[in-house]
Amino acid sequence: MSDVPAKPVLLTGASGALGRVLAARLAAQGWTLRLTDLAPFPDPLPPGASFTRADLAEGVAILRLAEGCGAILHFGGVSVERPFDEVLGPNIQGLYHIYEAARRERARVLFASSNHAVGFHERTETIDANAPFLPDGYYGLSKTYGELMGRLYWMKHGVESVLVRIGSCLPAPVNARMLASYLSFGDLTRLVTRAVLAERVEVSVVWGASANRAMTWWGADDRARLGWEPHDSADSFTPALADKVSGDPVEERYMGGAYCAIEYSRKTSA
Ligand code: NAI
Ligand code: 15L
Repeated sequence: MSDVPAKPVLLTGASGALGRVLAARLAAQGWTLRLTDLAPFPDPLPPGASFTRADLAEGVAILRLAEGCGAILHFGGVSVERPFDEVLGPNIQGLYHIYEAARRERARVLFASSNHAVGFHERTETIDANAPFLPDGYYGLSKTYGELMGRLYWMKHGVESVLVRIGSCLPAPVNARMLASYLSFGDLTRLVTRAVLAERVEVSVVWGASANRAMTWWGADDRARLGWEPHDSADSFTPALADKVSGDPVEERYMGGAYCAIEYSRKTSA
């Protein structure tokens, strides 16, 4: 089987941190990419890629961009905790435009969900992909909505989705929490590749974390359907980062870390 998808692939959020990484690495694999973002693309355009500036709020523009695409890698939108009104447009309405485009094109969607969809699970737990959503803010709540949108479009329209609950994807882990939640760029790229190329995914939920020894929080998921396993690990950073904790009891108790502590107003002993 070829490692290059038969049809072009649309990548939203292309000008963001992960979009730029994926644009470069997937183009290097020979993929034909349509890149889009609200912000200009800051890098030289990779071979085989085009870039169109667009707002996820513009449904018609998104439909046009997706024309002829076999997959949509949806990485655009608000990517951190923000007030409800700021999250609403890009992450709820924008997501609807993505799924409507996928329905029209019969395209598969990879939705960049987040660990913050389940952020209020305690770090002493091991949860599988079917554990209840426990969002830790309006951002995490928008990710639970996105995952349910994926299920709706599968049940009603047969649109396949890979819902990746990304942990912390950055060049290297920077604190003790990320010794568990870290996802390397290489593991992300291989996961995205398998999500697009796998024969059949239906609605698959995958924890986006590397093979970190400290990753005891996230258990069974649908990775076998994709044929993906992480190769990398945060373990070599343990000596430098094991003591790098915040001292905030809420932040350290829950999987979502600092996001759980934002505007937390419950008594901490509860
Ligand atoms: P980022 O904030 O660097 O990139 C998001 C991109 O979306 C930005 O370039 C921004 O201009 C674009 N965008 C925002 N609103 C838009 C709109 N209305 N229309 C079009 N484009 C819009 O975020 P990052 O780190 O690259 O994350 C990408 C995705 O992965 C996000 O959905 C994020 O929630 C998810 N994710 C990332 C994690 C990480 O560790 N980096 C962890 C968990 C989830
Ligand atoms: C996320 O969902 C964010 O997009 C990213 O910026 C990190 O904060 C990450 O989660 C995390 O939990 O470390």
